[in-house]
Amino acid sequence: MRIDIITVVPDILTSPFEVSILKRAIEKGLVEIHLHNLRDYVTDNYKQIDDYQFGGGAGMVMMIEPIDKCIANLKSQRDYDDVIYMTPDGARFDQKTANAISLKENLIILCGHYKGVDQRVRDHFITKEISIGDYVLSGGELAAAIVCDAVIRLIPGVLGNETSALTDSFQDDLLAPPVYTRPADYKGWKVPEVLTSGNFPKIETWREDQSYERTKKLRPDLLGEE
Ligand code: 6GU
Repeated sequence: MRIDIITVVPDILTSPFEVSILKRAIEKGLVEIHLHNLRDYVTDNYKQIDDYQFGGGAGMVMMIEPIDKCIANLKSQRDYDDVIYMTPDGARFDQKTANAISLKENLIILCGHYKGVDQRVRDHFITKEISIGDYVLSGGELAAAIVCDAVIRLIPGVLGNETSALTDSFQDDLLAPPVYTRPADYKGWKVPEVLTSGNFPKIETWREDQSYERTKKLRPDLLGEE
């Protein structure tokens, strides 16, 4: 998979890909991340990427020309499956969307800023609009990092244990069961006995029950309740 991220603040997006799982995914050649500074596609001397909105009103709007130039340059080199725009009024990101995106080959992600982009960008270049939740961030970069993280960890080979991505919370609309590690007794707080019993069918049943109980208590909406 290759992801090209278009942004006015590329610095925000460097560290997420320099550590841990995402770093290893890149080192293994399973994903390529390319950051593109929108200012590099501005032709005027002031390096202007935003302007006042037509009709008046507070807030600047990202101009179409630099975005067009950047996207055109990328598209001249390869085909893209999707051009994603990160925006608070996009479709709410969830595990199902992450699963679908993880199957793509080449993606462009455009990060919005200020009042957002000129509507003509959305009308003519964007194929998918994503929000990460009902609150407003200063820009789409942190949201893009979240989408990249959720997607990249699903690519086969990225996680050491292939099954662990499939047992995550939300993968089957149930929350994950509680987990424990050594010591089995810490200050009198004991690990549930079933987990140290060695009875694996019983452990599996316990985990399924816990998943269900947790979901019912914390996220009844996932079970179609409330
Ligand atoms: Cl994708 N962008 C911004 N600016 N704010 C958000 C968001 C995206 N998703 C939730 N809030």
